Amino acid sequence: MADFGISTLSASQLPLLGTTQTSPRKTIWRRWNQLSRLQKNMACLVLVAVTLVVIYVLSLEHDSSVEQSTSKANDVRDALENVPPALAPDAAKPAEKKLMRRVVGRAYGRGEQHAGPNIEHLRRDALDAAGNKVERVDKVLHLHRVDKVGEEEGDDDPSGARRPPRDPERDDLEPVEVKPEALVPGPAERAALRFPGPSNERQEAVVKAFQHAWQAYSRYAWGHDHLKPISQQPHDWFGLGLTLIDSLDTMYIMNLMDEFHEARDWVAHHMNLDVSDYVNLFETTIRVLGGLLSAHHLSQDDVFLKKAIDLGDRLLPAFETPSGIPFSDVNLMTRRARGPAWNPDSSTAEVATLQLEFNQLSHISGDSKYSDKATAVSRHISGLAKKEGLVPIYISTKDGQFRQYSVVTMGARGDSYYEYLLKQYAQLGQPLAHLRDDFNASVQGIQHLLVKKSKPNELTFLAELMSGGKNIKPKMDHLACFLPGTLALGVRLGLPTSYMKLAEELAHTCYLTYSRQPTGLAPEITYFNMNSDATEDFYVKPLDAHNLLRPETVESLWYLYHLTGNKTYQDWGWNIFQAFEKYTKVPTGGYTSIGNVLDPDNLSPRDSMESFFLGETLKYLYLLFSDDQRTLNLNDFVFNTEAHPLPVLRRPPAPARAPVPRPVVRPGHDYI
Ligand code: DMJ
Repeated sequence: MADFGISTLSASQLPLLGTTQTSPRKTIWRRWNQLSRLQKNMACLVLVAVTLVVIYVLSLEHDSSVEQSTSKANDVRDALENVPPALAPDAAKPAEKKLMRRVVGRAYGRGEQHAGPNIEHLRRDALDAAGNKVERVDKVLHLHRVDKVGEEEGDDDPSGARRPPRDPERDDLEPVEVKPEALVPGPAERAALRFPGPSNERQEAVVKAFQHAWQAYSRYAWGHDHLKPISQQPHDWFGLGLTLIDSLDTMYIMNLMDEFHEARDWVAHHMNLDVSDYVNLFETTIRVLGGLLSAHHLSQDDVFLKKAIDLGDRLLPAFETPSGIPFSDVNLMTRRARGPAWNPDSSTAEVATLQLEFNQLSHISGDSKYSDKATAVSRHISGLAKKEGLVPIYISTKDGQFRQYSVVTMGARGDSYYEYLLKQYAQLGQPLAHLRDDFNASVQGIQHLLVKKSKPNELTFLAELMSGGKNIKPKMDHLACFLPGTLALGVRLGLPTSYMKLAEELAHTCYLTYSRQPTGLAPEITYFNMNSDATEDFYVKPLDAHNLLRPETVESLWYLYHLTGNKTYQDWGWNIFQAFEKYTKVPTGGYTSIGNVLDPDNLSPRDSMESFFLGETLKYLYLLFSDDQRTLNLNDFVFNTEAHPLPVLRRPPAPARAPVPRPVVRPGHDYI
């Protein structure tokens, strides 16, 4: 039997309690010397073993406490780390390892099962880095890969989401907690998505419109930012190929694969990020970074990811300010940043509309530095004092404070601040619930301070607050028409169903700003009458009468149709599309902004086709007319403000209350 030393000590070797002549230390030493060599060795062994166990236990406790405090401080980083990493390029591999440790298992939603092996390998010709023709094999994941089991057809809402049992009493904010790990598809399923192409006449008409625009761009402005369709000349703003990048995912979704691959090869071989001029951080992020990330997510082609990482690195210096609120402009070549000469402050919407893209870049590259910078901004703004959740449109890069005198608006420079509050929650779920709450607070403020009724017909519109909130201006930018769609998304994510009524009323007003003009096209800005003797609800000032082919109204129509199934929204979209066809189509190719929506005989064409017409307006119209609203659904995708679909990385908990009731179209409404 093993001799463990202590147990074999004789009585004479025990400590002499009560003696004062010998110190305890000496006694222990003497006793130690009396031990045999074997006993000494065994005692040392036990001591070492105990020490090792204690060190191990302490280190475990330390790890978990560090993790807990870090998770509080870095909610987004943690949220990102807890989603399965994507197939990353070689450069991202080391960081990916770190993420892999924390991967949670892929879980399908309740009632879902995998539809089976539906990854196809497609071969096609492409160019390699040296310009030689090579064969590429694309892994293609066919759509509807997840089937419902044990459920009746027709029990779903159009987004493909399960409908919880109806409880008409519940209209509160807090959704029921469900396991947050109901997440994005795991790595095994990361293959390219494939879309079926147009399925009806309206969709076909939109694809034709896209081709009409794209062919003219390809011929006269290939690789430039914009096409001037009338003079058939290119126009550059940043020199980044804005129209080409903005169009990538639209072509992919429309199944225009030849055009997509041609554009992809331009990105691979000709896209140049060494632009020596200053570019706008926000515009470059939403159009170029967002476009590249979305194209990568849909196609799984790493060409887009490599460019996105390069671009992200060049944009980061914009955040090097005393407050962390980024400068508006950054030089991609010198990697220096600055504010515009005319204003040292940044726009609130611009600095708060970077987070979806930077989060996705961190997720896909495995490097948290992008989301760290961007989410520090939204966290900082979340902590600032606001007027009922509403914010001024300028913020200082020096001290990070709002410019209190500036305007409060759902339009220019305010708009997408509100949009991204909700969409960051849509992208990353529960860890960002405070941003959903900020959005909810802002809707309360909107309802109290900005929502007004026009005379004589009581149309609901969004006014602006001037001089830090003292005066009301009954002016609504077309840009503000994003709000109905975002409100509907909010209801989808658990906000009060009463917001749906506001969303419907605002969407109706936005539609009327089109349908009541002689051209059927909305102006850039509309003023509303609030006096009781008014005979018209709204009017347009000559300088505001232009139409830039903007997407916000058709964007909201898509959200509303997608979430309610009410075909009226499709019909409104069709009317708008026909007006674009009639008054903005250039017969020789492309579509043009016009200077005057008030007179069909005096349109004042501006000879300019914005990239967002291809990236957003035509994409939302195409989705609006789709017979299958599951194709791009809000369970799996979050659209950035430039309509680039990015993956939902962590699904927010399912709302506890009833789904949105389908709106009733009341007879007598002015719907045409
Ligand atoms: C787009 O670039 C984006 O939608 C942005 O949020 C607002 N302006 C244009 C479209 O109008």
